[in-house]
Amino acid sequence: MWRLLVVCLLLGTLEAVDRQNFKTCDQSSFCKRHRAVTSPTGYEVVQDSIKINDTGLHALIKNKDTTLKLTIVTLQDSTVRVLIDENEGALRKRYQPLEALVEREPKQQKVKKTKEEASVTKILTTDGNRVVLQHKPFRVDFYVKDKIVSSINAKETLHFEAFKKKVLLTDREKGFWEETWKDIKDTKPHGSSSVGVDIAFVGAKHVFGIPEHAESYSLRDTKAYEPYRLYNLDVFEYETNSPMALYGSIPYLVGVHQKRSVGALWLNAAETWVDIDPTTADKGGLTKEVLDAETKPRQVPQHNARFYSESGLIDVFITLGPQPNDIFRQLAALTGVTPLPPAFALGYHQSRWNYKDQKDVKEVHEGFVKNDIPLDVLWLDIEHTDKKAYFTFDKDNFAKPEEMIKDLSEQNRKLVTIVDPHIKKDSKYYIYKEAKKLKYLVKDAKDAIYEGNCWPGDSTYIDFLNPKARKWWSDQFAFDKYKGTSKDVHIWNDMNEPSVFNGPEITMHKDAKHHDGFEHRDVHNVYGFHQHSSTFEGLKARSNNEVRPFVLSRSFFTGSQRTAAVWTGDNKADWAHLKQSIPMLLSLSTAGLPFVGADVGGFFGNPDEELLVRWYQAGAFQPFFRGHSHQDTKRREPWLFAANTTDAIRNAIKTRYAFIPYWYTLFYEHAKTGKPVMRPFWMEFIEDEPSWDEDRQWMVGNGLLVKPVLEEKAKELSIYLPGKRQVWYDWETHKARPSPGAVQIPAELNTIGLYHRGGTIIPKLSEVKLTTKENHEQPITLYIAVNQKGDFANGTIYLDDGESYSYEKGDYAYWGFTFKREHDYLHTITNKNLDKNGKFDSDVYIDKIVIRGAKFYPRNAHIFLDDFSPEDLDFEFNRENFVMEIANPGAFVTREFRIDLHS
Ligand code: NBV
Repeated sequence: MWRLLVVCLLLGTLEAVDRQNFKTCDQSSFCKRHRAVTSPTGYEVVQDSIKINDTGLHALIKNKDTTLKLTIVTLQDSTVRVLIDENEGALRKRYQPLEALVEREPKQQKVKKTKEEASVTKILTTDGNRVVLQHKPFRVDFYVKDKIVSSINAKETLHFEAFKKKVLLTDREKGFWEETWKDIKDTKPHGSSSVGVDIAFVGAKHVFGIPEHAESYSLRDTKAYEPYRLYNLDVFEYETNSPMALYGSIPYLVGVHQKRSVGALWLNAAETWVDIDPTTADKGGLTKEVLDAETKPRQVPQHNARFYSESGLIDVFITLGPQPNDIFRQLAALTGVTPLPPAFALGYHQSRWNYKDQKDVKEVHEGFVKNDIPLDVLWLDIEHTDKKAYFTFDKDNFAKPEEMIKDLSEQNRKLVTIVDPHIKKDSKYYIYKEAKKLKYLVKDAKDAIYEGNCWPGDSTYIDFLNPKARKWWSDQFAFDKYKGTSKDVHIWNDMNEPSVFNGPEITMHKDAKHHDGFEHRDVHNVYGFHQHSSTFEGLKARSNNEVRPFVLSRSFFTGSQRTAAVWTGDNKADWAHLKQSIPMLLSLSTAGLPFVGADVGGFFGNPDEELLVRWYQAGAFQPFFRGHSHQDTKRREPWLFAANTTDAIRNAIKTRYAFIPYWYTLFYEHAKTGKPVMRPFWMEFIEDEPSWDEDRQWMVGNGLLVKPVLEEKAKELSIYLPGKRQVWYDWETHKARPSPGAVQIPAELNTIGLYHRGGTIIPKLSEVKLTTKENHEQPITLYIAVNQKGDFANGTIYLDDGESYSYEKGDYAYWGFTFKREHDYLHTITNKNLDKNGKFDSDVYIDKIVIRGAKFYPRNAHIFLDDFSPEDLDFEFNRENFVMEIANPGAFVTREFRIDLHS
């Protein structure tokens, strides 16, 4: 019966999300209790309890019912950690998802000075920030250069449910000791242990982050609405513009301000809800502290966020910026970066649920060759397995996986197979047998093996919270275990929220038990993180740490970026979902997860040809670029449409490939700086406030602005050019435009709004071949966009072998290009090795240079490859649009040159 229901539900008979399957805040007892806290909860610092140490302080705080332990620690690089836990003698240990951090103990920093006064204790940090603990009422304020930027508990909503003995029967109705949802009971044997507090972002015009929601990029006021929910869930046909929980959770919020942006990481893996309250400083309760000389407090914008988590600790990291680059670096220091991906992963991925058999796979990837469309990876969904037993191949349809994979490898392509975390309960299935024997399976509330229903029918679930189980899981990817696979097979972890068809809200029961005595409620949001992290470790280990793995995960948490790319799950083939993908990807990028994409074309339903083309055009400029669709949809390989549709798709994919040298460089730079590759405008144009919440356009790196056509039957595309006193160049026509400003261009079938930012240089392939491997040594065209003053532009390029870890030993090249006006009659283009540790000597050369905005009249151009013998160069100059093109300069990317342009 259950199975039938599940199948009906999943096979697409419904048109939209069934909200009834998922809780509202009101239906979640702890959320309701926290939201109901409207008057001060009365916490104050216990007199004489403050103990100051080298890096911060400890104190006790209490209200009439509860005493808590407060720790404030200053960390390196303008970061402060505030921890609130139960006092000694707590009945149970609370879970902390410390594996999400790069280091379980982030590096502390000695405080510069502390000052204890009667009503406040002040800490002056080495970085020049100030943390002020106010004693009564309890509050922690954060100052950057004497301006208050954030505050914890300014609204006095701190509410902390300490573990207690099961005596208070009156609490029963409130769901404190048990809770039932759609006939499924959560037995809550330990009662409720929820925590919550408010965090103010003073001066912040917008707050961004806390993915994953299908929402606008700038988070909205939730007062009269539902709070944003962070609870990893398998939501079928999700709605757009909704605060409902989706597949992953990153409890990180950033408040953006011209001069003082601030981030807050709420390190808690339990179900969490976040209320957002945009206000102004006078109403925000911090009037006195807002000492802004130029502005009256009432005009100072403020956002209050309230976080409520079902269990765990209050463990908040405040990153004090103050500039966007600082924020990204500080978050990266805590939760890490995406290591350089293998180059193929930046190419185009073709997926479908399902490619039927080996013949199908062959026809599809050969179809790409026949139709002259680049492709790097072919994907196999669940049907490729032997009856949903992962790590196996179906004996009939995929009888010879080695052959299939070899065939792909020979054409420089890869295969990705799906490996979900639910394990078929079948005593003949080796994975199940071993996991059971080793006791690596999650248990239920009664200590029996937890069973749920998923694709294979009766299923069990690996306990990824157990480090030994994780190691064992990693080992399963060894070539002699995962039979038939090779180094060209990479992995997709789906359904890892985890999805349990007959569980509450289609996930695991909260009273299920994990390693070390923790309940599922404590660890829920970090479950998928552990699956994809151990998958990644397994792929690395199977090649003796030689080949860079690629792992795609549906579920994620903060820190997931270190081992996975993610996509936005089961979207729909409609215009609303195409639009929605942009703020979703920007929000993930803002929260530190850069390798992100959405199913191109939409997962459910059949896109018409126009929508499909527009989706390819958007996807071509998003970090992870994969076409994927539901098994009930019509086949969508790009050549199955009218010729002009196929041409437009080919065009979009080829354009993607041409920009791969730039993407690859951006990923390298991300790993150094934490900056995302797909960027929101505020990150590049903090001076242009109206552009901060833009969610139809984005930047790829600092040089390329993208605005795809997102409207059906659009005749025109209007593009906003952000920044102040900048110049932008239309990528195709080179036409220059000042900013801030807007332009309208005709929206033809092949139109993608692309603008090149003055002052930047972008390397692009002059011609593309059909895989990243074949493009690896292809010549480059250097696009130079001269800045507004006409005197400067620069850019970078990163090169290595594209697949191994030898770049960690110096086999890489990181070079810069500079265009400069030396004086009235001379402009130069030079390159320079930016990192002398990089020893990679590549044969990649520049076969063309395009200078946009060349406001001089070149008489001659020559190149110096050494100091003595300049060679003349051929060039063309277009006086109408100020474009200079130099053909075949004979320059290598990684060998020094100087080009002189005389006017
Ligand atoms: O494995 C089948 C699908 C997959 O194609 C999709 O990308 C995932 O998000 N999977 C979900 C399970 C079922 C979806 C209805």
